[in-house]
Amino acid sequence: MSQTVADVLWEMLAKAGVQRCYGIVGDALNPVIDGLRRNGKIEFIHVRHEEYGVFAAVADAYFTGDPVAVCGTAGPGVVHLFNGLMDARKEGAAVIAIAGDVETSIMDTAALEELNPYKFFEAASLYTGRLVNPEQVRPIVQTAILTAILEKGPVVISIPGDVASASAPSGSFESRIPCPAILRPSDGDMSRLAKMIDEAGTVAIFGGDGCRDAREEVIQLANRLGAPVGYSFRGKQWLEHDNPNAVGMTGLLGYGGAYSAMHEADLLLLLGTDFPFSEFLPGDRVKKVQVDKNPKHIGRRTAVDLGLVGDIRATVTALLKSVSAKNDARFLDKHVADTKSFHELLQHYVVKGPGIKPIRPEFLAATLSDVASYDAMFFADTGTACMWLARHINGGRNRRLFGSFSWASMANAAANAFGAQLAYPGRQTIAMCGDGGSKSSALRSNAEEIDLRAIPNSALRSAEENSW
Ligand SMILES: Cc1ncc(C[n+]2csc(CCOP(=O)(O)OP(=O)(O)O)c2C)c(N)n1
Repeated sequence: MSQTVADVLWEMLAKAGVQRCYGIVGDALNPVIDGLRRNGKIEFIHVRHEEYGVFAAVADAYFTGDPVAVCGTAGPGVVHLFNGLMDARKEGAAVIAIAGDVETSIMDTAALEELNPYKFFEAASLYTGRLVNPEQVRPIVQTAILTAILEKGPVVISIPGDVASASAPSGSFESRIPCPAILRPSDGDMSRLAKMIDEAGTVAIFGGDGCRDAREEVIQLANRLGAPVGYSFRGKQWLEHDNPNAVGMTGLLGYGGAYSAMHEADLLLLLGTDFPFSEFLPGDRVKKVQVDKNPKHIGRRTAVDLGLVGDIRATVTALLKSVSAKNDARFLDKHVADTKSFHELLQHYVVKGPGIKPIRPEFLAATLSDVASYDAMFFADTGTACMWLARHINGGRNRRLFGSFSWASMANAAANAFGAQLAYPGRQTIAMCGDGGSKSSALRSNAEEIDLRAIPNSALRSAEENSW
């Protein structure tokens, strides 16, 4: 039998590094999943709700750096993918959604379960291809793969059953994936940045997820400048541990000296962060420089005096060649001392914890942090669990902290943990789930290996107290 379109789809995805596909099978997807079975290189992870599958895929893709597939049968099954794909977009996870579609002969006739994928996925998907002719298979799948991997986000391939089972065209289906380009600001902007830093009496750094591959460089820069280093929730896992200049987080979840350091510095360096709460960023008194590989982030949350487009690692490495050291440590010492006293304050319910019933979440989280393995992966549901993750879980070189940081969907943590556990079997995986999040979901899966413990407060606490 010649190859079908579905065979080519899975062959190309497997070559691109896809190892798992999460979803529910049936209807239009049957010939697609039959192709996955024939291919044999990609594991099908059956979940009870498609949204659970996508949240699992987001963590899987984010941690491994490999693309991960998800699937939904057609119409309503495909709709269930949406919330998780929005999360993938916001978290920058390469998730490739295979969306079943109605047969081509009944398209645009308001057929049962028909859904226009272009309109429906517009907000979530970086690229949506509708495969209505076998000849499209190579270019559509190739574009989807490259977009997901290089632009780091979700894409959708919509595929009707009759096209999936049709014979594929002949030719090569090799998929070449270039490595991501390295972006560095222009020499002129680099000189301006070095001059601003040299002229500033005091400098503070605030870093985000863009520092993921630049931890050592940012810490070296901070040491050279005597700069306190604050971080966003997403930046905490890269910049907090083993960093003598760490001063905690700002914002609603914040702690430590980050807020005051950022407001009292002469110059603030915003590195790889799109921290969305402008009201926690300093006003015009503080000069601000922002560096980000995504130009859309520059100046979006606060006016900046200089904006540079570049990878944090490449930019900071270049900067280290030209900036001079600052020798006055008073600014750093003050904010590090503030951070230390804040941490002592945070110990209140941890120290009293053993005597308090019901158990305090601060004590629970601090105990988890103490006893968890050196490479544990922690997940927090959107809700008060984020507070405990931010304030009481210590990161480490090999520890990972994750949540629905930028989309802030409820009920993410158990599914995230499920995906991470499949990607790293045997590694300790801890999900801190809200009781609301746990109950709200039809989203449980066959994640029997996860010991689920909800944080019970009989309330949707954070929804009552804040707007997320
Ligand atoms: C899918 C979804 N629904 C609703 C919300 C709004 N929301 C954010 S946190 C929250 C409450 C979560 O309750 P729970 O899981 O019990 O955690 P708690 O904050 O009480 O610890 C709600 C309703 C959301 N972010 N996502």
